Amino acid sequence: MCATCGCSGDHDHSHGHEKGHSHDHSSKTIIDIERDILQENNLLAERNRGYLDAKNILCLNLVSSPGSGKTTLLERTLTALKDELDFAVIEGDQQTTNDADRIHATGTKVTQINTGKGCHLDAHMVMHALQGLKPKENSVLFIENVGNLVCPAMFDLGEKERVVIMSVTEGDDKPLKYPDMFHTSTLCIIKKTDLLPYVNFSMVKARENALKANYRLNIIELSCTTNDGMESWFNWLKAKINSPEFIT
Ligand SMILES: Nc1nc2c(ncn2[C@@H]2O[C@H](COP(=O)(O)OP(=O)(O)OP(=O)(O)O)[C@@H](O)[C@H]2O)c(=O)[nH]1
Ligand SMILES: [Mg+2]
Repeated sequence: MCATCGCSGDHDHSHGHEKGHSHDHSSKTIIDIERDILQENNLLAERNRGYLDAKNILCLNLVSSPGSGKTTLLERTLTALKDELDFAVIEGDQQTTNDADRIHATGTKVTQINTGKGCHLDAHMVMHALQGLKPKENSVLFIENVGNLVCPAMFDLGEKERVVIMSVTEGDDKPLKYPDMFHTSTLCIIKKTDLLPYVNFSMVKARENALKANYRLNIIELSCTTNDGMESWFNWLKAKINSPEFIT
């Protein structure tokens, strides 16, 4: 995990798991540092947002646990809509250019950020990526965050909206266990629905749990294997583009 968001192994996370612990001086210091980092991040995120707004770019931050299907969803979306919309992608992973290579194969402009030991993207990384990528005016920019349902929730990147993806193989309780990610998102995509017959997952419970974390959350169920539900996602995306804020 990473040193910047406070989840590094350097810090003692055992507090809170033991009965009768007291918040000592070291715990307080950790909270102060975290606040400083987030303040700096938030300033840079606003700068990114200003740049993106000025160019009328719809920026969506895709967040999920590892392997829930973010890159697959992007591959399908970029391929299906490339004649209708201009896209660019920022890929975030700890290591490898695997995902950027997959996006590049669709013919889309893409840049990869490797975070090393870091477990999330931050606004500073995205600012540098934007300088190199130079997304077109009136386009859609997808940022695929590092697979992690915890730390990316804290880091505003300057996106317009956050899209949280969960797959049916992860369990229907994820919104209850990681509420911040669902609370800060506007759309929840429940993915890999083709696997529903094989896993112990209640769609009713998953929806209830997601709405407990955020009662305004839009929810779309889909499968990239059967394409069921893909049209709903495309329609959601096109509605964003056609909203008065993004008339091109
Ligand atoms: N059955 C099924 N498998 C899927 C679906 N979408 C993605 N997968 C598979 O899930 C695995 C992970 O997909 P990725 O798109 O790489 O997931 P990711 O979220 O980008 O992964 P990270 O970037 O490593 O966090 C791959 O084997 C995909 O083929 C789906 O809708 N149904
Ligand atoms: Mg990926």
